[in-house]
Amino acid sequence: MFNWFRRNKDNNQEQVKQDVAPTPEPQEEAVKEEEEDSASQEQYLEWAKTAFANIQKQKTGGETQTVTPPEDEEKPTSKDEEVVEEVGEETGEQEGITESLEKSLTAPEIVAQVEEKEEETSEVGGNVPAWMQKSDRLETLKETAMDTTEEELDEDFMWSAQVLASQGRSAEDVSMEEFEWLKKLRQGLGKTRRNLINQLKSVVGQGPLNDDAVMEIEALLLSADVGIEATDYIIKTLQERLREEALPPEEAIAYLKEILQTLLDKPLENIEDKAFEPQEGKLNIWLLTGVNGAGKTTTIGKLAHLAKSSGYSCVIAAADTFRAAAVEQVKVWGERTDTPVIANPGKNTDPAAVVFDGISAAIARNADLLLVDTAGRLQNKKNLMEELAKIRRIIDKKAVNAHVESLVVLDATLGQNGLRQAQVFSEAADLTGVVLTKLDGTAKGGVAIAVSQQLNLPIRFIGAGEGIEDLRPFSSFEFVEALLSQ
Ligand SMILES: Nc1nc2c(ncn2[C@@H]2O[C@H](COP(=O)(O)OP(=O)(O)OP(=O)(O)O)[C@@H](O)[C@H]2O)c(=O)[nH]1
Ligand SMILES: [Mg+2]
Repeated sequence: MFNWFRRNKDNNQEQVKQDVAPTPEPQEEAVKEEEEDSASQEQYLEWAKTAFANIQKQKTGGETQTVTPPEDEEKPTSKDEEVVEEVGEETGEQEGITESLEKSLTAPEIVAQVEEKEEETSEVGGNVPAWMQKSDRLETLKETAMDTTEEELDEDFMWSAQVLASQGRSAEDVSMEEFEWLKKLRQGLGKTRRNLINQLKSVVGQGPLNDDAVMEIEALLLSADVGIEATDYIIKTLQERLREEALPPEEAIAYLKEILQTLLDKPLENIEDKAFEPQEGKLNIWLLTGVNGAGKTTTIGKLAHLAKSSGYSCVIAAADTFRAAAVEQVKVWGERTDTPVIANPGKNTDPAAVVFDGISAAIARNADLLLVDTAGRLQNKKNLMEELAKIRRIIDKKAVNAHVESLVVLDATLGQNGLRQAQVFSEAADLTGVVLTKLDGTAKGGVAIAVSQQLNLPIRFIGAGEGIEDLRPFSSFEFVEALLSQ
């Protein structure tokens, strides 16, 4: 089982910095760099081929992921006080997803050859980075991977391979799902990237930054919804470095990536749990808030799928009682993900009561995670505040030992307006993080940077599509690569 919450924790992560060389040297150094560049491109190609062969093997059952799910521990029990309705216990429909993934990556011949050559090894030459370190299985895979025709490794696959390899991942333990997701993320951010990258390159590669260049970069960042404050910071930091010296475009973009990643990681500075995962040995309650249409309910469904397929048991509380259709929508997700949904059959019932029942059910089932859906549409701000505050009080009272996360769901296409709405929720719900949805199809993916800068909250998940697999834990490195790599 592949645990999405732990992938960057369990895997030996030493990010290979391919960023700016500190002192760019003239002529003969440039030739040397070019040679090194093409050598490293070859290594990436080899890594990608190896990963490809490994994925074929995983798919046909030759190998499985070794990432272990967390162990359950005992939890206290408590009595239910209200009638609850449960759905979605036994159904599940993941065949469609698996099938579509399989279509893109089937090559049984390669697998057969991998198995035959199990014992053979060969030398990895010269200056091998950490992610290319030798291991018997890796060597075997590499040899057989030579059979991979390079057309099979399309642009998205190669980009994903580079992103994973750069994070110190070994070609033998990456999963097909990661490739699928990275492809989706890259395509989702395609519009923003295409608007940014060519123009940025032509500006930052033109020599030291003059006033015109600064204005142009400013306009580009603002149009991607990076926000005024973050844009000012980026420009200032770029200027400090580029005022005097001219960096080649590639290096200047690499430096810009560093700046953006720093901004995205800043809200994590004072947070102990950098990686976001259900904590072991206790009930985790994730409260999802946000304006109507932001994607709360869809996110609940996707999170249930993500958590379950990563080895955690889940319960959903349908606490958006404002509309009858809302409960039905949650139930559909419950069925799709085979997750119990706790709802109150009455009309206009108290959402806090549903949360109360949800906690009881989660405790009784010894569940790892309770996901709480809330209303985004109430008569006025005061009602919303009161309702969320009441839910919060119930949680704090009834689930004293639970680990609570309060996540605001933001629609990336709304840009700065979404941020203003988030401010309202931060007053009412004691927010601890953000879920950024709808990054697909927007040219405003830069809003992620504004979110980090203006709300000072870590982005925990991002959504890049309406499908069940289209939401994953956020990685600032992968996000910035998807935003600024061609
Ligand atoms: N393209 C895209 N659509 C999304 C994404 N996340 C959610 N949506 C769509 O956004 C619409 C609204 O999503 P919901 O989950 O119903 O939003 P909500 O916040 O629960 O809305 P209310 O219940 O009205 O408060 C649905 O059509 C979803 O399919 C995403 O990441 N990408
Ligand atoms: Mg909803």
